[in-house]
Amino acid sequence: MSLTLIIGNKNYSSWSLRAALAMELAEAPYSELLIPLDRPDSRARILEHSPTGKVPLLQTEEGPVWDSLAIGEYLAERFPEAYLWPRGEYARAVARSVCAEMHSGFAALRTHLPMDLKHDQALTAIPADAQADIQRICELWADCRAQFGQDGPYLFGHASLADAFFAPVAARLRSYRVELPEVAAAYVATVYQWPAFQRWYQAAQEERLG
Ligand SMILES: N[C@@H](CCC(=O)N[C@@H](CS)C(=O)NCC(=O)O)C(=O)O
Repeated sequence: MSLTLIIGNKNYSSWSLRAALAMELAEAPYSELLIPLDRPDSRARILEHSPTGKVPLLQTEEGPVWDSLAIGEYLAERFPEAYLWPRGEYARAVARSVCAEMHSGFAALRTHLPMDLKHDQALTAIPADAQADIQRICELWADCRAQFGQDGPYLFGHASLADAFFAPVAARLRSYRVELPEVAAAYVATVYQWPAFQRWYQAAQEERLG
């Protein structure tokens, strides 16, 4: 087996974090290639591997898989025994829905509260559109936890791709010290206790890429 995950800075690259958490869920042996972002040669270096010029990208024996969502789906198919999607047809449909919602949405949150795992300070004010995103995310988390969270503390009980997709959001909410309702605050704490997330977070703290 030969899988290489190409990622950006651990401190900043939220899409890379999602793919790395998916790899951890799959328990797939892999090597990692980190290309520092925002450097003069970053784009050229990424383009050596990725047709989009973006990370993450998973290099497989057969060729590249680009985009975090496609990587998650590929791993779910290749490692079915790891249950990257939750058990149950409807639970899977909802998990896919929330991942897709994250993947294509929450632009204001992403703009105004960029992932920065070394950051630990509240914003002076949260713009209204970002606040609306946060409200929707808290509702979504509460719905998942209430409907599917009986078997554990993650969105669908056990850790799944839904948690891989929302872990960087949890990190933003903690980094910017956003006040949260009880269920959302508990979920953020769950993400911070997830060993796979902790490993990435620790590496991000030690990263010295500027
Ligand atoms: N839709 C893509 C988004 C990937 C993306 O935007 N990656 C950022 C880093 S987090 C990137 O490669 N930025 C480099 C650039 O745009 O030059 C995914 O889900 O993988």
